[in-house]
Amino acid sequence: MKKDISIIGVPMDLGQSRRGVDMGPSALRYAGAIEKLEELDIKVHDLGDIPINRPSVEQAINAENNLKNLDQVIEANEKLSEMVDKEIQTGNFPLVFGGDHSIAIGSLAGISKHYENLGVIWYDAHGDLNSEDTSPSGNIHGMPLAVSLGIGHDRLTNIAAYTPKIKPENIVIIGARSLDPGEKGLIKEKGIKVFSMHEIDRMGMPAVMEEAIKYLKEKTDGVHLSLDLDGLDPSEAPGVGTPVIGGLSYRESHLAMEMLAEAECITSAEFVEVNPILDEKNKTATTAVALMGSLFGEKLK
Ligand code: HAR
Ligand code: MN
Ligand code: MN
Ligand code: MN
Repeated sequence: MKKDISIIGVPMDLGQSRRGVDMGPSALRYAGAIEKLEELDIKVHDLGDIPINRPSVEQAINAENNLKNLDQVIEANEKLSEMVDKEIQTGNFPLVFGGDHSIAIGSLAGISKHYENLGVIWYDAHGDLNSEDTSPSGNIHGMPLAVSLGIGHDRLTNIAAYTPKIKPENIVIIGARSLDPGEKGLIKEKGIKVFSMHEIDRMGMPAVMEEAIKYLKEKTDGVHLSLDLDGLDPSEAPGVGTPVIGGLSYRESHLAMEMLAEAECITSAEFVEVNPILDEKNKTATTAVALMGSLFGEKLK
């Protein structure tokens, strides 16, 4: 029996600077996410969207540190962490719809409480391993993986009142092709496993996924999939705020999801950075929904 899925929408665009990604949860629902999962005989509970408070004009003017909208990002992630925590306690599979990638902070905060060794697959063009000291932008969506490792501003690392959420050796980054100097340093220092586009080109996606799954299965008691749609090539997923050319294809991504389904290792997931304002006819959300289908066991025959 498959677990019930609880969908939690996080209409958050404050972790970065391009408006519109707050409509991601609507775009994913409109693209048929719930119908797709129900077709697979999964019971779906759509819990709706978390309310997001926008900064006042005064707060926006007074923002000084290299952490844009810090208060609002913290508030949303605390709420998300509580909701995700509760859904896992109920026995359901949490499926979070972003929103920008800063919401991974709250997802991981709620999920990792339930695991000794949570694994994480970070499917992304970026490492999201910056802190306020290394970030070139001050955008918190470039920081969630570092924050979850306990690196960054105290108020972010202590969301849900514990830190760190994850261990460096339990992370696999797939699809990276835009890493800042501070992120490269951290990857080396912590020995984080990264399959950049270089390795994917050389090894091919089947071997990459096989190795990633084996690496995580040996030492983790659950695996969270954090799928940033900008991991895909912008020709196939144009509706993202920070596109980087030379990304993963639709087919490679499909295969990756199918292999994860086959390995039965994913215990929670989020799909983030879908921005329908920048999209072409909801193509990116539609792609995300197709990937969800594969992840949750859709078969061609
Ligand atoms: N590395 C850059 C920064 O920190 C860009 C980060 C873009 N992040 C996302 N999430 N879209 O992966 O500002
Ligand atoms: Mn990201
Ligand atoms: Mn834990
Ligand atoms: Mn990204």
